[in-house]
Amino acid sequence: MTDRRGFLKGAAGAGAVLAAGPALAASPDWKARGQDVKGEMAFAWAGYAERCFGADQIKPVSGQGESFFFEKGPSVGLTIVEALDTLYLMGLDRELDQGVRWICDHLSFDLDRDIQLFECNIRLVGGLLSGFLATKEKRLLALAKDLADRLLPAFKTPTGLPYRFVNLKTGACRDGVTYPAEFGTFIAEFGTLSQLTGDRRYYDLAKAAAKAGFDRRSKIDLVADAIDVQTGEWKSRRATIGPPSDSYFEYLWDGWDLFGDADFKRWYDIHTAAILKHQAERVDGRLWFRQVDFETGALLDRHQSELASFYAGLLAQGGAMAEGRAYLASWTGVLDRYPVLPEGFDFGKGQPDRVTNDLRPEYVDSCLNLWLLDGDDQWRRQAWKHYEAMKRTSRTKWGYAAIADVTRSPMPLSDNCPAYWWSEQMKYYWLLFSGTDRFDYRRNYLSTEGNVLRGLK
Ligand code: DMJ
Repeated sequence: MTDRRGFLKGAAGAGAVLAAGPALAASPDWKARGQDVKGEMAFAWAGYAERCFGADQIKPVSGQGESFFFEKGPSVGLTIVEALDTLYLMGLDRELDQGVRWICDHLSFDLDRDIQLFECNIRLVGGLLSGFLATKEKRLLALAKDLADRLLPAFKTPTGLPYRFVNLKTGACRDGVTYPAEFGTFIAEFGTLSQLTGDRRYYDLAKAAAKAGFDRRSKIDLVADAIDVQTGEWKSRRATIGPPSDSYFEYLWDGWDLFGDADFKRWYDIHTAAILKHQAERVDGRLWFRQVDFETGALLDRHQSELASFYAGLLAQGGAMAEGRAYLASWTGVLDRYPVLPEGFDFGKGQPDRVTNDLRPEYVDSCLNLWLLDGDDQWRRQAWKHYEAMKRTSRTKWGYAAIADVTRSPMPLSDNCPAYWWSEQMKYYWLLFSGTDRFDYRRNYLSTEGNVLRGLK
């Protein structure tokens, strides 16, 4: 996400704007809606704390805990780490204290287990860093550094592209074919760690990995979506803005936004121009982004992952406001047809091609980014609609659950609550509706996992 310079420029601060600006007037309705979100966060936290405190994720239908990173456990308290700054922003201070105490007393990464770098970085390193920034509890920073240090062996490759998995105890690495999101989503967390510790290594490794991908772009300035970390050879021809490439583009912008590093901005601009030229397509007046051959630009398919809806906010942050608005409108069109968004949509056929709903945050992420940039109330209204639909369809005994099929009525639940739910959409709704004074609405940064690395007050 970005430094919200746009419509807030010149204002004394978000509080002043919220009180004075007509488009942003924090009517009692919005505040009440914010309180509703906070109430749901407290409800879900109570379920998690009662049933499986310390587990990576709760299974909200059965009330059991489950591990996320390792097939047969152990858990590393992922839900707690992901929730920290959301709890802080909401003023759920008792719950925050409970979470920080669990981390200080129980969390250790001295485990003989292989961990996936990308997920580990955006969720755990990022969550601990934003938790530290919120609470100033030094143990959180120490754990973030300890964990990042355990990931460093994976970056020792001839290309600078990291392996996908590393053993936390031995440093042994595996899985040498990786993806843009997995090699290019480090700069926010590693750069913040460099700033907080004074050790440049993290920043340099993260930047080198992103550069290694960018330098291998095709003549038409696109990257494919799989690459060998030893040879730097592409292992696919498919260019996409969705997974497994999505947050590579996001972190190019973020390297500029968060650290003012002009290389990242240049890389972002070059890729964005190419994507708009070769992948953008209008169907029935709606803007979508197709998959193409990364060297020729030839059409491959018209699948659109829900995860790609984050790209509306990113386009707007990078200055392509009209395209950002148009792309989010395309997703709003899908949301108008189903109770909640399906995981995938074929925009050629105009039908879902993946019918689950994995409690994804990307649509609301874009609502927040657009709103922070232009203050248009329509983004808050759309986010409220998204929230109400989630509450209506996913709320269950011990929290919120994913959905197995959005095309069926009634929609069957899956016994799963992804840990990003605690870090992402609940925070985005809260920031959109509450006008909290714990957040700097003028100057802030949220990572791809929603971790606030700038702007906590
Ligand atoms: C989150 O873990 C992050 O947003 C990531 O970049 C991709 N998407 C998931 C949630 O859908």
